[in-house]
Amino acid sequence: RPRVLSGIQPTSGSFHLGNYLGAVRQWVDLQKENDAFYMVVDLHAITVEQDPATLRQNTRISAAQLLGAGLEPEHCTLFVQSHVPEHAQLGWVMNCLTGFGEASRMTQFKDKSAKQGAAGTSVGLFTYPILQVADILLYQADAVPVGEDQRQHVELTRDLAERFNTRYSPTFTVPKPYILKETAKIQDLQDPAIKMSKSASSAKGLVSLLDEPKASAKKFKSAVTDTGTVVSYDEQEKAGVSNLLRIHSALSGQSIEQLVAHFEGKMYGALKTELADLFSEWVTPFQERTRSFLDDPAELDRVLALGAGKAREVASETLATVYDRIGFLPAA
Ligand code: AQP
Repeated sequence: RPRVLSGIQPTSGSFHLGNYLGAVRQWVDLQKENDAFYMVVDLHAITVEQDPATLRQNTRISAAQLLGAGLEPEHCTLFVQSHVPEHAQLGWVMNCLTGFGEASRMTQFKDKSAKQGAAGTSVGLFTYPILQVADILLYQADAVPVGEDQRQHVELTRDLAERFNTRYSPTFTVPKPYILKETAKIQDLQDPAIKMSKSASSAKGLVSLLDEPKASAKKFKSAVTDTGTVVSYDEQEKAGVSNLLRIHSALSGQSIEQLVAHFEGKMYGALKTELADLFSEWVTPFQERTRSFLDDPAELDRVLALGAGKAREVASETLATVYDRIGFLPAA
């Protein structure tokens, strides 16, 4: 079975709709047909300052949301990144294989460091794509289901896998990004020119999955569109409406063409109201399931411990091969 791997940061208490539609939904869809490894990437979270108690709590909340979204521990390996020390170990090796200029070209670093300012930018933030390379290569993943913003990091992973394979000997599977065009980039509801994001979106532009469904419905209803009146798909001229159509399509399963026909003769308000209802219908049971996992932290921790055990079996084997290939003396 092909192997897939992906991760999500526990940097806030709630995932947002972009995280879900861009990534997590695909994780759920892929878990049965693939050998799937999914993790909460807490090592990545500390590239910006985190409060310890909040980080611990958000890690559990993230795992609970993944289960609430439909991951099933009998079908996939769900774990916390810091429970598998091989990530940091292979991360170092990959750091030493990466050019400084190559790392400097990562656009997400440029964006995030600009936001953080020089004083708030850690070296970890700079090297985080390289840790991500290690995350993926440790599991010999064939495919990495992510949103569009992660494409460059998967490309870097491919480059480094090929470099290692050429310099030493074939060791790593060269992974492909798995990015669904329709949901690869969910936009901010207030500023359709930017992606929905925890750090960049305004409160009204960001749909957080654990918010009160009524509050999210309100955000859909006040989404920024344009001065036109016809519901049609045009990413350039009607970015706001097109974003709402893509979200509707993802949640309802109807194609964009079907939706445009359905909304013919109706105003933007009709699209917004229908979308608000559709979202509430999906998010209410999601929240209930998430809450039930959070209500039983012992069971949640058991699932994560089981996942970490399975992950380590694969990760330790890859790391041992890598250490051998690069010439490290085996520990006696
Ligand atoms: N707007 C989005 N549309 C589609 N996919 C998205 N992803 C994130 N935003 C969108 C995908 O979600 C997965 C997990 O992302 P992450 O753990 O990197 O989350 P993040 O970067 O913390 O999310 P944000 O909101 O983008 O955070 P900030 O603002 O801190 O940068 C990934 O697969 C990602 O592609």
